[in-house]
Amino acid sequence: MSEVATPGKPRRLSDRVLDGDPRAIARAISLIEDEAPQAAELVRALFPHTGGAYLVGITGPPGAGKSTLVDRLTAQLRQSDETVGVIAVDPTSPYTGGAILGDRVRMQAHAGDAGVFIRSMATRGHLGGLARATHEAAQVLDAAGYDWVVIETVGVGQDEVDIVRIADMSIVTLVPGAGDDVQAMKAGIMEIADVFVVNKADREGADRLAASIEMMLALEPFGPDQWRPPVLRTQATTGAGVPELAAAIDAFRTHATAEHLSRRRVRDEYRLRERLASRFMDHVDAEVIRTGELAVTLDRIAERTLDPYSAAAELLSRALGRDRSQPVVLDHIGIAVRDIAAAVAFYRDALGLEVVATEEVAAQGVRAHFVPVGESSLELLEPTTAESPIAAFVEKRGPGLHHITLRVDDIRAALARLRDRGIRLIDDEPRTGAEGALVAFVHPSSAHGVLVELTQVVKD
Ligand SMILES: Nc1nc2c(ncn2[C@@H]2O[C@H](COP(=O)(O)OP(=O)(O)O)[C@@H](O)[C@H]2O)c(=O)[nH]1
Ligand SMILES: [Mg+2]
Repeated sequence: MSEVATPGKPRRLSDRVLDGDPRAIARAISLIEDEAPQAAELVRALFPHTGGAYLVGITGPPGAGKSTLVDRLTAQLRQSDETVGVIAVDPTSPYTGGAILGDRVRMQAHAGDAGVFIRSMATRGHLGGLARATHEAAQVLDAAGYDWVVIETVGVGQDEVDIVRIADMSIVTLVPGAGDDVQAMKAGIMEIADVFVVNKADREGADRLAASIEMMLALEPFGPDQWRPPVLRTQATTGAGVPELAAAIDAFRTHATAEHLSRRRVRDEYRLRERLASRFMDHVDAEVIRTGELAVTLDRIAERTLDPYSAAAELLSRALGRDRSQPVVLDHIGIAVRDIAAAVAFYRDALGLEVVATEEVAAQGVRAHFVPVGESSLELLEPTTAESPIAAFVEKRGPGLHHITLRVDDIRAALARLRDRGIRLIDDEPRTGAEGALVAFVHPSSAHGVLVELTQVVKD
């Protein structure tokens, strides 16, 4: 990428971020916080340039001294000339702007140091939004070339656990004298700790707290090669213990190379799922839930005339286009094939469809290969024995369309309607087919030469 700006044409924000321009970085994070439409494109453009930074999460109760500690740690890391980006997330002070003011004060400690970028995240995002915004802000700093990204967050709820899951390693900070700290910490937070820090070690009870964490760890069955979280004591205000903390971070980083990759993979999976869930919810909100429907649904749930499981199932079914108000849909088309390899090559390789499942129906001497096409699918039918009806069909009529299957709401009602009209049926009564579905065939002589199968999905 060119370092030289084209005169007259403003350079793209992502390029400026990649150059490490602090104003561009700040702007990019603001766009992410505001969930601005450009944010998605920005994150996408930066993504290929991420993965270089080491992400350290530091969590703990409010007032534990996290910010002070991060400051000290930043100074420590700067001694070896490594650059540090800091993201502070504190949902416990959403209105005061105190975090912002604090940042200004903190900024001054590193003022004029181009190797440090400190930013606090606003908390206006909806549930889960904060974790996403934090993750994306970390990606911005990562892409901007910071060696370390330190994410400070209050350890109180799921959102914060989610935030820490973003990190390559997690430091859990506790302080003496805040009651039964270890028990008070959410179990989820304790489990993610790679390093424990007992801060305010100058205070009464620091040794006791450290001992109780050690005791808790003693109950864990650590394997010989497994990382055992060390319990460190720090005094962030003076910086005592901070070099030891930096050393522990290095030790973890060195130890956990293989684990690191699998952790990133877990993290990637988590992000992907989270992203998908959020996109899906947006879709449900925009396209599935009708105006006023949510309120009515909630009323019915409150009255106990509807349960949330059924309500969710109904919305899901509509979101997936399985709206029950559509009485007849094409379920699949059965195609008898002579040469399955050639057929698969045609549908998969030439048409770009995917064969998702293969199912053997021994009783019928047939193997079915399912090829989804939109809402329905093709079912490639391969005879497995010479006695198979499919083999007979191919023998007599050649390979090709074997049957079509229509899915109906009420198969008995559909059969009755057909009978009333004098349509010839193969099955007067539905039979039980695959997965408990009810099925019945209409005779081809009444269906213009096509074997028509009706099916009704039976809900369990
Ligand atoms: N006595 C003592 N106070 C500390 C220590 N570390 C931080 N503090 C103080 O604890 C308060 C909260 O610190 P802060 O870093 O804002 O905590 P955070 O909410 O976890 O980010 C501040 O007044 C700090 O000066 C420490 O090691 N000893
Ligand atoms: Mg703080």
